[in-house]
Amino acid sequence: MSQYRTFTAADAVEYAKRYGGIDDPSALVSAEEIGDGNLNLVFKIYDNQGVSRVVVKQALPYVRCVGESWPLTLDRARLEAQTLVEHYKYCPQHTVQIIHYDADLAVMVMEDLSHYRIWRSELVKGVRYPEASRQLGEYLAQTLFHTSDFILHPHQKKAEVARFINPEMCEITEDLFFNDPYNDHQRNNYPAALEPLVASLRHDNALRIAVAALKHRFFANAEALLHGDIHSGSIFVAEGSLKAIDAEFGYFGPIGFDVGTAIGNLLINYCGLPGLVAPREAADAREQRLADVHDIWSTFSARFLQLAKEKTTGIALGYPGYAQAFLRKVWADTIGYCGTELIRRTVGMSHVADMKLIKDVAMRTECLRNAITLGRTLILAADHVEDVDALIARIRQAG
Ligand code: SR1
Ligand code: MG
Repeated sequence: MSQYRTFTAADAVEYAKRYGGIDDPSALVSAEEIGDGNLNLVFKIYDNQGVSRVVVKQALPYVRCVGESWPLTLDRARLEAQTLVEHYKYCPQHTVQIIHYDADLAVMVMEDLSHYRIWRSELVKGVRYPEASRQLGEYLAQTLFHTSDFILHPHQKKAEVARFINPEMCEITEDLFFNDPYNDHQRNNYPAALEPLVASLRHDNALRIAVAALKHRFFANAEALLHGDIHSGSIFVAEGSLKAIDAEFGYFGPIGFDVGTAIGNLLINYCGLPGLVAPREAADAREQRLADVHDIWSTFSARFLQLAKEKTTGIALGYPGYAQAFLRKVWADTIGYCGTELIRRTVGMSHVADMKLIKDVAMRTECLRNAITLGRTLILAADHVEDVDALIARIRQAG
C-alpha cells in the first residue's frame, strides 16, 4: 500500500485520463467530489463540454462519516471492484461496470451513471420505478446463483471464498446489525421517547437468541458472493433500468442476507412514508412498496429455481426438490435479516433518509417505532412465514 495517497480533484482527472477508457481523454478537464456516503471519496469527471464521462472512486483509510478515529482497510476497494466485476459477469444489465481498478491506490474508475438517480432518493419522494423491484430480484438471483455451490466447482468455490475474505467490513456489519441495537452501545441513535421499546429489545430472550442465530449464519454460511450492503442507497434507477453499485461489503455469506437487506430497505420506506408525503399519496406508495416486496421475492425465487434446474452441476445439489428445500431456508433467512436491517437503521448508528427527512418530530418517532416493532416481529416470525403473501399479510397486521 506504499503508493497510496489521497486523491485531489486534479489527481482524479489525471487518473481518469489514463484509465477511463474513453476515446478522447484530453477532453477531461474537471472533477467534482460527490461522495455523500459513509466511507469513500467519489469524483465525477467532466469533459470540456461540461458532460460527466466517468466516475473515480477512492477508499479512504478511515470511516469518512466518523473520521480518522475509526481506521478502515483500504483492501475494501479491491473487494468492491472484484465483487462488482464478478457480479457484472453474471448480470451486466444490473451491475455498474468497473473500467479499471488499482489495489495500491485503493481506487477504481467506473461507468458514469449521471442519468440515473439513487433509488432511495426517489422512494422518499414517493416516486415509483415500476420495473425496479423485478430487476433487483433478477440481479439477486443471477449474482447469487452463479457464485454458489449450485454451479461452481468445489475447488473454484473454495478459492473464491478465500479471495473474498473481508474481515474488517464484515466486522462492521456484525457489530452494527447484530450487536449494537440489542445492547446499550454509544453508537446507537434513537429518540429518548423510544427508550422503553429499545430496552425491551435488550431484554427479549427469544429475540436475542434469534439475532444470535442470524449473526452465526452471517459468520458461517458461505453460500454465495454477496453484495453485502444492497440497500436502496446502493442502487441507481432510471426509467426501465437499475444498477447496483457500492459492493465494498462483498463476501461469501448467506444468500438471505442480501435478499433481506433489499426488502428491509423497502420496508423502512413503507414505515416512513406516512411522515414523508401526504396521507393519500402515502397510502398508495405503501401499497406499491408491498407490491415491490412481492416482486423482489417472486422474481428472485423463480429465476433462482430456473437456473438451478438448468445449470446445477453436482448430483446431490441437483437432486429434484433440493433447490426448493434450499430456498425455503433462504426465505426464512430473508425475513430474519430483513428484520435486523429495520432495527439497525432505526436503533443503530446508520439512519437513512426515509426516516431522517421526516420533519415532524412526533411523526418521525412514530414511524421509527413502527419500523422497530415490524423488525422485531419479522425476526421472531422468520421460521413461520409460509410465503410472500403471508409476509405481506403480517406487515399489514403490524400496522
Ligand atoms: C460505518 S459504515 C455504516 C454503514 O454505511 C454503509 O453504507 C453500510 O451500510 C454500513 O453498515
Ligand atoms: Mg455503501
